[in-house]
Amino acid sequence: PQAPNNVKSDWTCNMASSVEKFRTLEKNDIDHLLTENIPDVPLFDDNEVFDTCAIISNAATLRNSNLGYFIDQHDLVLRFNNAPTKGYEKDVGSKTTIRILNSQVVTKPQFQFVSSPLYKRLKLLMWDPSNYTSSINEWIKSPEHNFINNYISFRKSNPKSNFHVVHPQYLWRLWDYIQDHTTAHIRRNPPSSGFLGLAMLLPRCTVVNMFEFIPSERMTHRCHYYHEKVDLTCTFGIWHPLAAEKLLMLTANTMPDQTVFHTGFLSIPGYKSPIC
Ligand code: NCC
Repeated sequence: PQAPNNVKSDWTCNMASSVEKFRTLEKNDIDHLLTENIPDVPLFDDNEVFDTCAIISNAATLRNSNLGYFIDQHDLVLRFNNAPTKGYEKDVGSKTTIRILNSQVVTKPQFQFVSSPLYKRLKLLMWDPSNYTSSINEWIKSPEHNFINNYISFRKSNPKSNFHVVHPQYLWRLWDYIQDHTTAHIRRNPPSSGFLGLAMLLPRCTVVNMFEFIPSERMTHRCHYYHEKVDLTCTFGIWHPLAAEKLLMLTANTMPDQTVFHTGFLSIPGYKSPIC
């Protein structure tokens, strides 16, 4: 689908000026083995920009979508956590430029993070929640999930990997933005990987296309397209402020309602778009 070119989206263009610049941990943020192992190259070079970007949610409604070919046409494809492409190419495509991982995926043995081929030959970004008021020193002493050993093992066995960690205080600036633009009171838990992905990509893309963040007519009680588990909180939120995130995404969208609610497709102008 093509976005109508006369729509102005105040929300995204406004986010560019009112949220702190996307920030990953840097070597000089703290003296620690973790930051010593951060790659010398940034996650994205300053001049690394993309025309079309695709963000693929992990939602079960992607099953039978036949969107794989369209997704793979994008210049950049962002996926989350352990969501597979193998066996699901018809619906979700096979191209992956970058994965955002929460610290559970890096830490818990069931995900086999250090050895799994899923996390090789692509950019990686992980995040771990801190307390709202924690300093970096306080967070690193007791992260929510103890990802540090696996992060270092991965970096040592894949020295060319481009694998960064979100600055934990950036997550809270993003949360502040969501609360400031939401009438209802939201729980004080960081945004989901999906919203983080949107904030990371808006400055780099002309257009950001989002798949199944607003559920399509394929709506189901299942959680993920690659699993049978039934859990509606994956779609509407229980810990993350997911519903508020989705309303903001919808506000920034340029696609007609028919497209959004039938096909679960949102298109959001990035800051590289002429309308911003
Ligand atoms: O489910 P999850 O989320 O990995 O999904 C990635 C992003 O896709 C969007 N989503 C997902 C499912 C669904 N039915 N609708 C959706 O819109 C959301 O924007 C979501 O962010 C996460 O954000 O990292 C999260 O991770 C899972 C879980 O840790 C991983 O899948 C690994 O198993 C969290 N679930 C639990 O911890 C039980 C989830 O809360 C957030």
